[in-house]
Formats: sequence, structure tokens, C-alpha cells
Amino acid sequence: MNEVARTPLASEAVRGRRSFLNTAAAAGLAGVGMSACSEKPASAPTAKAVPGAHSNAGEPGGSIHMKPGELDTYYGLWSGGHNGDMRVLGLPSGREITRIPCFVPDALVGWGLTNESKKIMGTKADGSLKYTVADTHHTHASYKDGNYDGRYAWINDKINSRIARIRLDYFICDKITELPNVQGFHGIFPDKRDPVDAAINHTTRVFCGAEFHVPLPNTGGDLDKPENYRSLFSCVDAESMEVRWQVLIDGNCDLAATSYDGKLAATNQYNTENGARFEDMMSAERDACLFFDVARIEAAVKAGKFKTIGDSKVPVVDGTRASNADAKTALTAYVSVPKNPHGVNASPDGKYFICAGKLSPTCTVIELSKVLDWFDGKLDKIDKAIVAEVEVGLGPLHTAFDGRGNAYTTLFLDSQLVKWNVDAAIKFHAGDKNAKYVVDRLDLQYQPGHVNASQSETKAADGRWLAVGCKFSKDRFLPAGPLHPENEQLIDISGDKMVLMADHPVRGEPHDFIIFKRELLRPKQIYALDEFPNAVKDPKESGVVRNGRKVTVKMTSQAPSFSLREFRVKRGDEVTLILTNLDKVEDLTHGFAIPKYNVNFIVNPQETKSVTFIADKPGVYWAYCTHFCHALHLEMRSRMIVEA
Ligand code: RUQ
Ligand code: CUA
Ligand code: CA
Repeated sequence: MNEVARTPLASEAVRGRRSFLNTAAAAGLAGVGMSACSEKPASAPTAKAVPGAHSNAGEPGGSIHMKPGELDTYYGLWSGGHNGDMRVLGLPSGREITRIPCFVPDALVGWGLTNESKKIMGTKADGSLKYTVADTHHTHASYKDGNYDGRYAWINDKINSRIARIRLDYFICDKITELPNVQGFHGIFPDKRDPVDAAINHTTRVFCGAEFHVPLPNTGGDLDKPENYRSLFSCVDAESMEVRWQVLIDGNCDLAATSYDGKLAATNQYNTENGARFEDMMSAERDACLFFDVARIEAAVKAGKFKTIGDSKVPVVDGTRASNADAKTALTAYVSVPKNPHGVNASPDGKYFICAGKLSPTCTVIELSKVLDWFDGKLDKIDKAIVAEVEVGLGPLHTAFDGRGNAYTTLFLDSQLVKWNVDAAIKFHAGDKNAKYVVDRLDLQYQPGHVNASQSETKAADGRWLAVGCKFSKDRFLPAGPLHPENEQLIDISGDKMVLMADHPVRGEPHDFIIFKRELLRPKQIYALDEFPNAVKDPKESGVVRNGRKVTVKMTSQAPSFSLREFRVKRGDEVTLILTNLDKVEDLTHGFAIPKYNVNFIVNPQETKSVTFIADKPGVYWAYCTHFCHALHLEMRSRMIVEA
């Protein structure tokens, strides 16, 4: 597939293309045909990719090739898209280190099979999983003093509107919450400090935007009245993972951002039209970035100024335009932003939110102090908070920062990354037509969506590395059937010119990711036995305990054997097998599989897991260790005898 047209268009045509995309044009672009729109400005430097870049150690690029035994200097947390997991990468090498299962079963660790993971994932009355599909897009980590504190990360499931929390000490998912009253939960962002108690300078809440409108409650009413469908913005408690409150809004939500002072959360809205049809969602020339005054919302909830919807107990406050026209009492403020914006990102200096235009070739810079002024009644019109609205290229989607005043925005349609200077853009917008805000452009392969730079969304943005998630890889990798991988590209942004360093194929479909310094995490590599209330702490506790038809099998593992060489149950018993790995040696993981019973999971050092199944097939079943642990790994077995 080499059909990517790279012919520069005549300047008029370029200018025409660079005006707003109307409904018809966007409709025509809905397919892969988008790949044809990649006119290249004559000035675009075409950085040479590997292998040249590999040899420039010492230059701005440095080496991204890790010698054997060498460790990466950054972690990357990547969403796994419709694999429903989170991926952990080492950067700059791009090596994938692990995947953390969240929303979808995982065969390696037994996620979705063990009782512990099922409890986190959620089950139906019959004990089976409530959901087995997911669509993760956005991942962000908890903050302290404006930087990551290494406690948690969160990730969304757009399909079933769930938010999962990852413990960053063990790299495991420990809680999942399903948001009520919404569909299409997409954007997610933790607050960076407490909006009410200024002494709390770490994450306490996570904000969640819902894209799709639904009838409220969605229980069969208003089916054919899309004009009554509504969307909500939700706040989840970072510790309890309970939904604290929701805001009923006009329009919808897309991505989310929070301010460094904790006071403001925001979501971009591409469907202020409340449209139910494709063309309706694109009928308005401007949509909005919707701001929330978090402290006022919490005060309203405290004062009982809320309702609840259907069976949900979550307080819902009124954030509609009509009810929030008076700035002095408003819970929300709708800043107008051109046509169907997508990403909204907070600059690391704490001053601005930048909205990427998507169907408008612009980025809009909103000054947060002015938004606060409006809420204080000191600014007469909320749109005066817009301090720049500049053209950057076609299809702007997401923006990253280098901590030196530059923004990096992906241009989906142009297949480019544009580096632009925020201060210069503000000057240009203010009338200084000599202000050159575009600093550099780099062609990408192909159709970039997400972008993030090392430490970009923290006060410690270091402008070292930047990664781009390209939606199409086309010809960049060996063909392997019709499904192409995505292409995650690594770019050195330490110099004036951006340098493309590497392509990495990834299994579909990562969306957003964050990159941060490895020192910010303190991972543990051995569990504490006490993390597990059902731990079998001593091999002597092993055995079979019968309680009617319920049988509990307790077992431990220590390389190369299980504490029970055999165990007996009777046909029809409900068997709960608890296995604690008593090995304390780092990297000494065991597996436990039972043939014909669909059981397989792993236990890491000092970890306990359990499974429950009906022993419905009499016979001999060699349970065995599936994870290579010892020279006698193959001999590491236990015999399950099911008496007829
Ligand atoms: S959104 S491009 Cu979730 Cu941009 Cu993926
Ligand atoms: Cu234990 Cu392999
Ligand atoms: Ca719209």
C-alpha cells in the first residue's frame, strides 16, 4: 500500500483545504480515504528515520538502542484499546514490558478466571463476568505537587462506561467502577490538587466525560425523542472509586483536562448541537470547551441542590447553559471553540488549556486565570478567555508540551506533527502578524491521533522524547495479513528540529499514553502475604476441607512442587482451590492449570489466588505448573482425583 499521495497542492487549493471542513467534506473523509489528504508544506523537514538516527549518540537524538542489560530511563503507560488492558513500555527503546489486564479476561495471569479478578471485574448473578469486551483509550496517573506520585493510574472503558484503577506499586488493576446514566465514557483526567482544601496537594478525584447522549433514565422512555437525550460529566473519588457526583450538561463531552490549581476541570464538546445524526453533530460552526467550577459543584451537592436519575443514588447537579448564565453562581462555563474540537490539554506552566480543532484547522488557547475571572464576575464575556486561535494544519487532534513554551499537535489529515510556540501564537492572535508561531513540522506515518511527550502533562515537562500513535501503518512493517498494526513513532524533541527516531508496530489499538521518568515509580516485585485475606501462609495448612457439597482445597507452591501431591473431590462438588505462592525469590512465578476444567492462572511470589469450579467430570486430572520456574518445572504437578 503505497498510495499515500504526497503531491503538494497548488497554494490556492491548500488555502481552500485549510478552511473549515463542512459536513459534506467531513462525510467524504470518514473512510480510509482520509489518507489521501497529506499535502506537504514546502518547508517540511523530512527527518530520516532509523538507522541513521541510531548512530547519533551524544547528539540531540542520543541513542534509543538499549544495549543488552541496559534499562530504559522512562516508563510509558499505554492504553490497549479494544484489548481492554494497559500496556507498560520502556522508553526510549519502546520495548513492551508487560500488559496489565483490566476490563477483559487475560489468559496469562488468569484475569477473569480467578475469584479475586472476577470480583474486581464484576459478575452477573450466575457468577459469570458481566462484560468481556472493552475499549480503553485514556490513561492518566495520580499527581502530587504537579508531578506523578506513583500511586495510581486510571483507564477508561468506552464501551461499558467503566473506569479502572491501576495500583502502580504492583502494576495491577484493583478497582473498577461503572458510571451510571451515561454511555460512551471517553475522556478522563485526575485532578492535580484538591479544589476545596488547598492544603491537599495531590489527586483526590478523577473526572470522566461521556460522549453519547441517552434518554434519562435509559429504561425504555424517550426512545424516539433524541432531542431529550442527555449527556453527563462525572466525578469519581480517587480513593473509594465511588462516583461522587455528575453534572447534567448541554451538548456532550469528549476529552478532559484539569488545572494545576485544582479549581477547574474541562471537557471539549463536539456535539453542542445535541445531534443524534452524523450531519447534525457538524451543523454548528463552533462547539465548546466546557469548564466546571469544581468547588461550586461540591457546594451545590452539599446544599442538596441536586436530583438523582433512575436507580442511581449519585447526585446530579444542573450544569446546563440556561441555569448557569449568572457567572457569580454558575457551576459551568461554555467557552466557544471551532467546529467539533477533540483533545484538550493543559500546558505545563499551568496557564492554558489548548483545544485541538479537528474539523477546524486551528488550536484554541484558553487562559485559565480569565476563566476564573469570569466565574468571579470580573470578565464580562467568557469567550474573552480565548487568547489565541491559530491555524496549525488539517485535523488537529491532541497536543503535547516540552516545558519550553512549545506545543506539539498531531494533524490527522496532514499526517504531521506541528511544533508551535504558545506565546508567539498569542502575540499573533493579538495582532502581531510577524509573530511566527509555527516552529517546525514533521511528517508522520500515517494519520497520527494521540501524542504525548515525556512528563508533558506535569510541571516537570522535560522536552526530551515524544511519542505519536499513528492510526495507520500501511507500508512501514512486513505485511502480515489484512490487519495492520498501528505505528507508534518515537521522536526526539530535545533540539530545535524534531527528529523521527523509530517506528514501533503495536497491536491495535492503543490510544492515549503517558511517559514519565522511571524514578517516579517504586514498584514492588514481591507481594506481601497479608495483601490476601485467604492466603495459605504455611504448607502445613494445606488440605481439603469439606462443607457439604462445597470443598475448599488449600495449597501452596514452592519450586519445584505444590504442597499437595494429590487431592480428592467427588463428582458434583463445588471446588474452591486456593493457591499461595510461598516462594520469596524475585521472578519466581508459578502457574496452575487443570486440564479439561478450563483452569489456568499464575501466582507471583507471595501471591494468593483462588478459582471455583464444579467437579463435573470424574477421573484423574494432572494439575501442573504452566510457568517455567525451575529445572524440575515439568515435574511440578498435583493430581486432582474426581471420584465418580
Ligand atoms: S481519542 S485518537 Cu480516545 Cu483521540 Cu483516541
Ligand atoms: Cu512452578 Cu513451573
Ligand atoms: Ca459540532
